[in-house]
Amino acid sequence: MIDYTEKIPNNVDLGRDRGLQRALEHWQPAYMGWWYDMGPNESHNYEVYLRTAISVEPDGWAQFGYVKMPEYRWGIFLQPRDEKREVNFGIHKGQPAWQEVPGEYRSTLRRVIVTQGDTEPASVEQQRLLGSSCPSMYDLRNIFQVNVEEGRHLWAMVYLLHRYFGRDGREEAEALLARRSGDADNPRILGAFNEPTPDWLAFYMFTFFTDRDGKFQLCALAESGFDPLSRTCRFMLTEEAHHMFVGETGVTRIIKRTCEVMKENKLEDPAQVRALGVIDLQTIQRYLNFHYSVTLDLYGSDVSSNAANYFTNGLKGRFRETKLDDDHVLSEAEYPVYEVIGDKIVKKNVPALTALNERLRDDYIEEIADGVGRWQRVIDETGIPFRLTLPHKGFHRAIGNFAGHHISVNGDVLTAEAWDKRKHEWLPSPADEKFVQSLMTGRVVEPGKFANWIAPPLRGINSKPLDFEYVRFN
Ligand code: BYC
Repeated sequence: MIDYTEKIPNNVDLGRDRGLQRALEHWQPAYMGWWYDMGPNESHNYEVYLRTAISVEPDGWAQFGYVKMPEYRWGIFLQPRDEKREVNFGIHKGQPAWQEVPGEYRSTLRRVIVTQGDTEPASVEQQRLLGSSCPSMYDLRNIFQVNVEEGRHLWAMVYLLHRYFGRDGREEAEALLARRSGDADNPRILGAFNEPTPDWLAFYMFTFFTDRDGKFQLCALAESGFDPLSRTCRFMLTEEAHHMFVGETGVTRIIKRTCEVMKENKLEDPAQVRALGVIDLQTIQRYLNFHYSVTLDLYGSDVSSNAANYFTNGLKGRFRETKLDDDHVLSEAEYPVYEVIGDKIVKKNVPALTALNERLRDDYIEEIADGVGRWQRVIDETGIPFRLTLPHKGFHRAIGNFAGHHISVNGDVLTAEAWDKRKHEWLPSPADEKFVQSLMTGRVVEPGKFANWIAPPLRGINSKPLDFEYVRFN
């Protein structure tokens, strides 16, 4: 029997909602079973210096202390309700925001919530083996923090399914624990969440690129007319920020270390750089190309009637919807998308309503470009003449107008043969992956020590020193 107020910190009055308690009582052991099977391997007895959200107040959502991860208090938090909130876009614009699911949108809303929920356990599964090759205790603690918070995000979506979708919701909540990342028979829903995350460079790239898709999708869902979804996503966004920080600083530290070694040894040739046990900038660029392109696919088709319906019906808005200065209905507006015609990429204007996936993708690209610019500055400061670039939007795409075409990083339309010949100039080759894997032998866990291929961070977690014991192995 679960003690709800103690074990599941929440601000949804769980203690008084018998129906919800029964549903969670049933689901919780299955979740724990999933965590033991698919959560970080060999970690169950570790005590990890984690932050736990215990309320949505500024001082309550970041309580730090040692926790055994299976005992983490996965809570349910929604941003407090604004009684005056309205539906802010689409055909219901101006109506009071919905506190219950409108009958006609039930299955659509459920699908969006399930798609969002499915990504959370997927990422934990993808990262499950990385603890055994961590570059430091600080990094080990960070990946565990990301993992428990993805677990909490799953709880957030399961709360919505249990509370608002009755038996269908309960069945979907169970299915969220049954799919497996990369499983041939029962895979996760979205492409990027079935890709392996085999090494720490991939992990940092994933948390920089793919967790940022999380941010943009959560921002769009935070605009939803279905108020409980909006409020749930608003709180999730506070946690997402840390995940992107882990990714951005992780890649920054790898770049920094590589550049230091290149400078010290006056070397630029990638093979010689590798021989010194750091990751050459060319390989970092190829990883970047891979993670960027698979994440762009997560926004869906460039022209999408699903996206138009989500918007028109008030279920999913645009990035910063209420800050945008237009009619919020998009009955007349147009938006540019790109198509491949023959061997050319051609711009075409389509009704803005149908191009909402593309628009969100463009908002995302803008923010990504800033982040890559910050990585570039780390290289520039050392004077090494190397430029990190974002590939063309159509490069290596499997969803939308570019799917089925072979687009180079510069946006040239290639034949299948030309693509095959050159693809490993742009994407990690088996040899690249093998090299990066060769650096991931064993874990570095002496407090304050860092693997050779990564620079230490600027500061520790919660003002603790870098040699703080972030994980106790027992
Ligand atoms: N892979 O009109 P279309 C995160 C499907 S990340 C496979 O193009 P739509 C996180 C699509 O489902 C954020 N299938 O797309 C990050 C549809 O299938 P059905 C996750 C794909 O519906 C790191 C068909 O293609 N949240 O939180 O407008 C760590 C045609 O659909 C893909 C969300 O995504 C793909 N890449 O938009 C942890 C928000 N793309 O229905 C967590 C919720 C499309 O014909 N999801 N398809 O069988 C959505 O809003 C929408 O489902 C999508 C797709 C934006 C994903």
